[in-house]
Amino acid sequence: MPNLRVNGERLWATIMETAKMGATARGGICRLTLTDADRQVRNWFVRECQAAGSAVTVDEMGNIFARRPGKDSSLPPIAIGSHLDTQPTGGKFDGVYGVLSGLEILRTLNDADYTTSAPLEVVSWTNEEGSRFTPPMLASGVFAGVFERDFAYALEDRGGRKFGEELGRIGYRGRVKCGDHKLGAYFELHIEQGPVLETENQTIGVVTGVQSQSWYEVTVTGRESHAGSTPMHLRQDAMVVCARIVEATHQVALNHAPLAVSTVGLVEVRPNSRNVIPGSVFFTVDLRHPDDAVLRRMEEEFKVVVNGVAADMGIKVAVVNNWSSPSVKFDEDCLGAVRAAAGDLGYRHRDIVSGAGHDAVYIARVAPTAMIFVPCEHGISHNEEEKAEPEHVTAGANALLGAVIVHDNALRDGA
Ligand code: HGY
Ligand code: MN
Ligand code: MN
Repeated sequence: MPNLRVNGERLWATIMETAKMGATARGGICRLTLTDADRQVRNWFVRECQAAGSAVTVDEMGNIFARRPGKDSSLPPIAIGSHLDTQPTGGKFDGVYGVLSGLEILRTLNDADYTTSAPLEVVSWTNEEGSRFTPPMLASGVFAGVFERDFAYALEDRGGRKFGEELGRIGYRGRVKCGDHKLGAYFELHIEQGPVLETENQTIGVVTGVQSQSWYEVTVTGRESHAGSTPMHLRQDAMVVCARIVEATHQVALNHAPLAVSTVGLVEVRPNSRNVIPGSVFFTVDLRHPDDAVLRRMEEEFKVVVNGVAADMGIKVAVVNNWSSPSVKFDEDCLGAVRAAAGDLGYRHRDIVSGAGHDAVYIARVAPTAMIFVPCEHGISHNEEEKAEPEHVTAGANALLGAVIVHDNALRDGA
């Protein structure tokens, strides 16, 4: 295997450079999809990829592909990438690390004047997070044929703005049909966003798959009335119903410990006034488990909880399962390439299942796919304090480059 290594300092500098785009006062990033900050980082990324000699195309979902020719243009490209959008209080590494490692690989191969057999494509997928527009992994989902483009275009954020209009507003509603070209393989590098690798002092996580998840939207309809003059027995307090469902949903995960998780992350109270009994509460529920059958049991228990509380309180509760994603197993050959690369590089590594969702979940439906993790400090992510060590950041990019070369050599040798 050629002795190719990324320039870790250059990679780190690009991560810190992009961290200024949508920077928050507390050292994090707020770069919600299709906002001006997202446009800013996209423009930067396109310029840098073009400066690295790549041909850049943008598809109708705003996915960005930076293509580096290979010796054999008849081969489908090996794709490497992730996402540039963040959570409202996101960190410097979630998503962007995988995209910038792709850019660093383009630069490293240019420096080494090394040409792969297959073309390479560095990809940035639109709206992985699903924070502003739900469902998540939206544009990789359209690419994989999971969602229709027009379904995505019609999605509205909580302020009523439409995805398709916002995509056009930032200038990234490309003409190329989404999903129109085949990928030979897809590798995604990401921070773990959990505590396992750091706890075990591992450098690389060979991500064998992603757990199953289901999202719900709950609307409780009570009755607004005066906080002071309404006796307790006459109240239809939507907030109390919400609170009891939140507590019971937390218990559903504890019932399936240690692997089950449940989260209520978004709550909207109306009218949201100190001295008005809430008439309506909208909130979201995120349930996950590595085993699809256990997740289904958790979902059944959750629905029993909701119906029970609604009946007890005599208050209407509407529940919508707005998105589900079954567990995913990644491709054994791609995983073998990751293990071979990590082994050649002498990095401690172990197999791991991802607790977080990633674009690789949907791309795995249309191309052989694997992921690579590196540790992050205390496993903290979706948090402005998200941190990764420079040597892990470099190691992950080297492992990604190594896996691409192993896979490319196998293509060349007709394996
Ligand atoms: O929610 C997730 O798992 C991912 O970070 N979008
Ligand atoms: Mn991510
Ligand atoms: Mn994320």
